[in-house]
Amino acid sequence: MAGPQRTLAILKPDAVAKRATGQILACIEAAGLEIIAMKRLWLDQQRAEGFYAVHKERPFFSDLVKFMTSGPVVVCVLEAEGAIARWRELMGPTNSNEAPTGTIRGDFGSDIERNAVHGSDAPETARLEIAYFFNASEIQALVEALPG
Ligand code: FUP
Repeated sequence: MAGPQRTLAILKPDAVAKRATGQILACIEAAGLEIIAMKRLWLDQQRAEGFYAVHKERPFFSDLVKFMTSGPVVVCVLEAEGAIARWRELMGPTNSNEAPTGTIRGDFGSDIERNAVHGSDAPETARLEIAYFFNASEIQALVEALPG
């Protein structure tokens, strides 16, 4: 066993604006992904540009930053065995128009930009993305919280 893995989830401004926060968090919990840290915040341009810095040369970058700063988001740390792949499978493909029913992007997103959620794509990006939003003291692993 590799042991539990962590990933960053973002509920994007389209999902929060349509009041789908509760439904998406329920999907996450039903899938066995533990929410071990969470906060709601409104990204400013600098913070959104920093988060998506790997895409800064892409043609969609400025529209993506505009969208990500258009309203509040909810950022979460998820923990489980294989959390990165499991969360990406639950999210569905990037383009909501191609995402099947039963995936979060299929059920709650609209298109390739307004696709409801983000998930880290690899262990190293997960580590960097979690640290972008959370201090160690803001994350409590589930095992520490359970009564037994
Ligand atoms: P994903 O890992 O599925 O979130 O997808 P990418 O890392 O390829 O893209 C990051 C974000 O850029 C997507 F969530 C949405 C946005 N994007 C666009 O807006 N237009 C595109 O053509 C591609 C991606």
